[in-house]
Amino acid sequence: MKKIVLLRHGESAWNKENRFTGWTDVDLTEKGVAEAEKAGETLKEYGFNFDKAYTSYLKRAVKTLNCVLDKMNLDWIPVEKSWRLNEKHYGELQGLNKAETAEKYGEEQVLVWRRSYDIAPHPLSESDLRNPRFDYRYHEVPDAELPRTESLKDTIERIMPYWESDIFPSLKTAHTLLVVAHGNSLRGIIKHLKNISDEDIVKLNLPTAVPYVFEFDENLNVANDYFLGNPEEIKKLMEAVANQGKKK
Ligand code: DG2
Repeated sequence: MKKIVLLRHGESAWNKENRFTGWTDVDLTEKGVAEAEKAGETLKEYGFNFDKAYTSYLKRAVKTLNCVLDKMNLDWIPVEKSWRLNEKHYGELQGLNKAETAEKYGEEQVLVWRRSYDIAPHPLSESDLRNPRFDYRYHEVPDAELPRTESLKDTIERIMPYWESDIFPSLKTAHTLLVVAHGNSLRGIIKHLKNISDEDIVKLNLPTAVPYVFEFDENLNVANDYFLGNPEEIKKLMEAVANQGKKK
């Protein structure tokens, strides 16, 4: 069966500090590197062999992918990076501590900003130096397409053109693909693949560096999906991600 494996990057410096990250280009922590290496070892143990890999323009995802491929002796495979796989842009929230934000604005509001389908945080101003228009890596992206904030809906709308034109069609010739990205950009892809409703997607929380496998039938419809790892442990990791938006 053809497969696509989705993988959120390992723990980043701002995951550790519990800060909204979005398009901020923070590095992996030591734990994050170890998590990425473990994901590579697990994928190797299960006999995965990727034809091609995709990742974002953000180093926490790129470095996770490199660690995984290194552990699998697959450093040689083609890798494509796209800004369209970047994390949801968290607007003005980027850099703020999630628990402190819950103290200030309430847990309900933080849940809306983190998990609602179509409500975006306040946008960055045009002059804010964090505005992606000032970042050379996006110089080929038309300004109108560069976000200042995003809801999950906006994130899905910018991922899908790339998913439909590049990633998914390559399954016609490839057997197994790897996509290393972010909590919310992957939630968007999972919503699309599993046809999850706008209401139910609120409950999905992705742990760092746990491979999520999608299997496709001969018509390239999803036949099966499962995480690699101990279900009890994965459940706890998902709860911990959900709790990051609670007061201390
Ligand atoms: C996190 C996700 O993105 O945060 O932007 O803060 O996956 O790149 O670490 P990632 C961020 P939540 O939506 O879970 O708060």
